[in-house]
Amino acid sequence: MRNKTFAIIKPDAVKNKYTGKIYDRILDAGFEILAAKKVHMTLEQAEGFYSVHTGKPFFAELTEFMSSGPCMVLALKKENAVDAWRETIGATNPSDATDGTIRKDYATSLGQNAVHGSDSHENAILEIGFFFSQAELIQTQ
Ligand code: IDP
Ligand code: MG
Repeated sequence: MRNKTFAIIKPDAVKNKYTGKIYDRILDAGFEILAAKKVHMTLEQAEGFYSVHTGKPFFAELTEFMSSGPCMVLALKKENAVDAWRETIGATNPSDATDGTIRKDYATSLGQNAVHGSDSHENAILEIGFFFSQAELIQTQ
């Protein structure tokens, strides 16, 4: 079943006290939270998580930002979860994000855009596994 995705409430949103508002968006959009925790990534962890972007011009900015403060990491469940979550968060650049999306309402900038969402089912499984053990994932039917 392709019903899981991985989300991060990024350091800008946690710092701006949007965690509760973004949890409301998650639940209102019909996602179930399978696991959630607060983490403060090291630079090395951020570089590992975003290794697909190694060598891109924004890599240093991105990994420094993602390790600059605590964030919330979440495993989410919903039918067609990857696409549903990306629709809920909106475009990468908040100035392109449509009304009612999380990035439109809570992002600070292109780099500091409030939330992460997996881009495929395969990456969602890898990203969930990057942060959570099987025992931490509360399975529902
Ligand atoms: P996504 O988060 O919407 O999947 P990606 O292209 O995978 O977007 O980029 C990962 C993250 O890297 C973005 O969410 C954003 O925080 C950051 N980022 C992407 N492009 C730029 C850029 O041109 N400048 C600065 N940061 C960027
Ligand atoms: Mg991406």
